[in-house]
Amino acid sequence: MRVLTLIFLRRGEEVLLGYKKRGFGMGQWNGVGGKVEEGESIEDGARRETLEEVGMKIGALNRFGIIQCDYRNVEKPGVIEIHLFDTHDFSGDPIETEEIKPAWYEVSEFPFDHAWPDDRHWVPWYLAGKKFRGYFLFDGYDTITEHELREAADV
Ligand code: 6U4
Repeated sequence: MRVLTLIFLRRGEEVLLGYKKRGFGMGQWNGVGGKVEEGESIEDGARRETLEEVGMKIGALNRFGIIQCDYRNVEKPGVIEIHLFDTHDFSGDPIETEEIKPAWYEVSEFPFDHAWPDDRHWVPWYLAGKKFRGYFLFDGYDTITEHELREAADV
């Protein structure tokens, strides 16, 4: 199964989101992250993508969730597994790159209307400090037809 990462950089009550200018999820706000490459650990993939997408080096990462997104009725159907992390351990400011326009959002103003639809389900669990596993069945990229979310201490 294809493994991806998503990282929330946190600055107090703010979270760094990136407006995706191209590729998968184009036109939406999301944490930074991307595909884990062969021979790379998941955490190293998260660090590499953060550097590539917003030019920031991050230290300790905290994994808070693992979700599977099962995309049906799309050009390339299939399941991706996304490992969700946050970190307070970084310095400096994000830069805009070819792929991402970064911005700090108050967590209470998370732009759910312009983000992946599953975020509405799991971001509140993250903000409540829960660790979880989830499964989301998509019909196309915009509609969730089934989902399951459960607390999981082992993520
Ligand atoms: P390149 O390097 O251009 O092939 P690209 O296909 O543009 O990459 P990718 O795969 O690097 O994008 O990253 C996709 C990002 O979107 C990852 O951080 C995971 C995230 N993502 C994908 N589906 C998501 C979903 N349903 N909910 C969510 N994040 C999702 O919150």
